[in-house]
Amino acid sequence: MTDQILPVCYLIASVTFIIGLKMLSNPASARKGNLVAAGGMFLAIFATIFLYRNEGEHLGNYPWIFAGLTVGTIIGVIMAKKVKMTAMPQMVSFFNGMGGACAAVISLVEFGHYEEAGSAPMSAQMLTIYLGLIIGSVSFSGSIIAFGKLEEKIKDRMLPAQQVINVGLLLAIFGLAGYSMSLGDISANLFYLVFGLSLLYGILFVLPIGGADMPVVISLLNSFTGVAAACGGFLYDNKVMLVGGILVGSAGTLLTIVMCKAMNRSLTNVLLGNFGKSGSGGPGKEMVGSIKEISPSDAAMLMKYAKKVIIVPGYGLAVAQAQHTCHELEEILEKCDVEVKYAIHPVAGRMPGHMNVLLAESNVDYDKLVEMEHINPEFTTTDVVLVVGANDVVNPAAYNDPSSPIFGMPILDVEKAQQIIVMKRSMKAGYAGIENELFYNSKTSMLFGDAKNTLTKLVTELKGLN
Ligand code: TAP
Repeated sequence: MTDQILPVCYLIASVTFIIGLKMLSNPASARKGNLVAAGGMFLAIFATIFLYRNEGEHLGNYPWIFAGLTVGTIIGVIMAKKVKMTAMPQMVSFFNGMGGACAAVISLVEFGHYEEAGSAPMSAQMLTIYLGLIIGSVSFSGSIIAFGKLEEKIKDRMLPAQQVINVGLLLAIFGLAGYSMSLGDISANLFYLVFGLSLLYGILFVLPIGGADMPVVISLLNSFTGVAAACGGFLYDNKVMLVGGILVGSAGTLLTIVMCKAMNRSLTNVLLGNFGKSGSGGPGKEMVGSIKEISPSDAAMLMKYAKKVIIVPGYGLAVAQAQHTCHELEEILEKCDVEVKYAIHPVAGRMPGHMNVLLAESNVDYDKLVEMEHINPEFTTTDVVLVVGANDVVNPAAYNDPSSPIFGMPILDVEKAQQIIVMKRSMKAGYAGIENELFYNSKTSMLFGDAKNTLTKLVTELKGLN
């Protein structure tokens, strides 16, 4: 009877992963989606621990299993509670590295079993063992380097002829693995050599990539981990591990593609060169004209008498941790009968869903967060756009300057609004390192200062006007 319950548990768990992923695509259901998928994972783990049997034998090793689960849970809970929102990419990278390590360890352990028995596995099994080992090891060492870079402990480093070395290393890894399998016998030396080279490849692959490109790389490494876990599922003939791995692999690949598209960059461009250096042109065209400044009191007045205000949050909002003050401003404006919405660009900030997560943290209504393609037609009917620490995602060079590295990237059409107020600390460029023509537009006024301080001043001014 228990033999039939286990596959049913796996089926339920697989379905919850798919439903959970689907729910993650909307901020309103994302939290629940996470819980649904976590519930499925809980079911899959405990069903395996208590119901799995191999030739009538239970898994056993319970003290080890529960000790591992307890230590992992404690570390995970502490890290998740302590992590700052701006440090989320590091944490994702670290956890992803652990996933990759697990996949590689599965291959090491399984190879060890065959080595002990002195019998070579069938070629399909050996192929799976090698794939899990290579992909898992690359994902592990690459993610740890990505973690170090985001923590600013490791600097971008490019060896002479780095790309040639990387390609050579990759060919050597697959060549040695292929040769070892063709021997039809166990070759521990070759196996551990492939393991070491894969770890080295992960390091050399991530080391030269620009620090700010890390979210794309992490998403790619995440998909590697998924594929490595799927290899484990294949090896153990474990359906839920296979489905979970495939889902992570495909979700990571899709996210990588979406991010690259939203930044108008090819994956090769992200992996091989830094922004600006490798773009289609130079740093963009020379700016003509002058900028004009606005005071917080004039900006407050402009917004109070507007019918509709759209707030465009960007990386600066995250740096200033101004999300709560931003929400306060929104509430005060609404009390003055102003319609307020947020325009969310897919790559605003530095990680996927960065703005959604920040604004959700300050309890902004999900309905007010409007995606780029839906908010763009609304700018023509907007009285005031308030750009809070965003730059590249509102840079018209994406439309009208073919020499710009961001040419072709979809942007928020803020230029179409009646008035534009841009909040930032200086005239410095954003992530792409290029000037922004929007700041010189006759409809634009610059409101200089740290986003949190300036928003606080706006809130105070608005309260004074009521
Ligand atoms: P950015 O273009 O990076 O511009 C952010 C602006 O915020 C800067 O110009 C900066 O100007 C300002 N700022 C920084 N700290 C501030 C503070 N405390 N108060 C007020 N302003 C502050 O940001 P964006 O428009 O959000 O665009 C995101 C960029 O990152 C895109 O190029 C995107 O391709 C890239 N990217 C995104 C992702 C994901 S997944 N989201 C991943 C990798 C790369 P000052 O220094 O003058 O204040």
